[in-house]
Amino acid sequence: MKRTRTMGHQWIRQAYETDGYVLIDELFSGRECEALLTAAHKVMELDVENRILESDSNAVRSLYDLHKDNELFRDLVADRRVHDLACDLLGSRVYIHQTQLNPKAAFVGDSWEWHQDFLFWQRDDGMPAPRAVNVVLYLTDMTMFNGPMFVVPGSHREDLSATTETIAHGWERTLTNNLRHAISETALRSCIERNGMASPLGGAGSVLLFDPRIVHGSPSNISPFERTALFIRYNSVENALVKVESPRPSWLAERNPAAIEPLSRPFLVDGPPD
Ligand code: 6CS
Ligand code: FE
Repeated sequence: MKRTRTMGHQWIRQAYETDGYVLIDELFSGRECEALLTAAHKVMELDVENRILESDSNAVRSLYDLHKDNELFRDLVADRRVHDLACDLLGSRVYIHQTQLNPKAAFVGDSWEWHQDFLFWQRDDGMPAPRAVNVVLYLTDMTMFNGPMFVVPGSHREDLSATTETIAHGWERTLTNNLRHAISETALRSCIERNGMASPLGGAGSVLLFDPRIVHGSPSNISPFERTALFIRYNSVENALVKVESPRPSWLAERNPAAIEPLSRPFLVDGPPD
């Protein structure tokens, strides 16, 4: 069954609350994804501190903060198709906690271990509550072959903090594999045995919404096709970060909770989507 936004926010909210994630097909057009992908490939060439390379190749693993320096991405995060969904799910106006482009390059895009995002934002950034939402725009197809995301349905109801050990210093170990906050294998096995696993596959233009407590990860990409996804992490303006001892840089965790002004038009100015 194609899940499209014409089915309305009510359906989306129900699925999100029950499973902790929901995939919406074809929310953005092929032309919009191509424009974003072209812009992303250009920005990825810049050697800047918010660009992280894979540990064993020169391929780009992540690029953060695209919405701050690039007009197209700045407009995208204010496009009502995603902005209004975030406000709806969080029950307030929103600001951007973080944007993260994950290209997961062809042949060499590396894995992401199982984790819960909120534990990073709580422990490293001082986020008071999980009143945030991950909005993931697939800029290319996400298939079973190119390192798709895996999620554990319903795991947003599980508090794994007691079995998640912080095993290293320094926020750098939040951006590559062998993550600094690691869930114990025993807790993971039990959580997955009880809830199962799912992989929200979709075509370019699909949008995955997931709760910051959802246990998720992804295998490496050995296919000849990139798997580029843009993670827009909206936070409620009523859930602003509190002071922490050594805050992460603003390109990883925004500390000014100024609400986004939504656009009155689609983000791509040369005409409406297909
Ligand atoms: O440290 C972070 O903020 C990011 N790290 C991981 C492993 N997942 C998403 C999160 O935003
Ligand atoms: Fe994550």
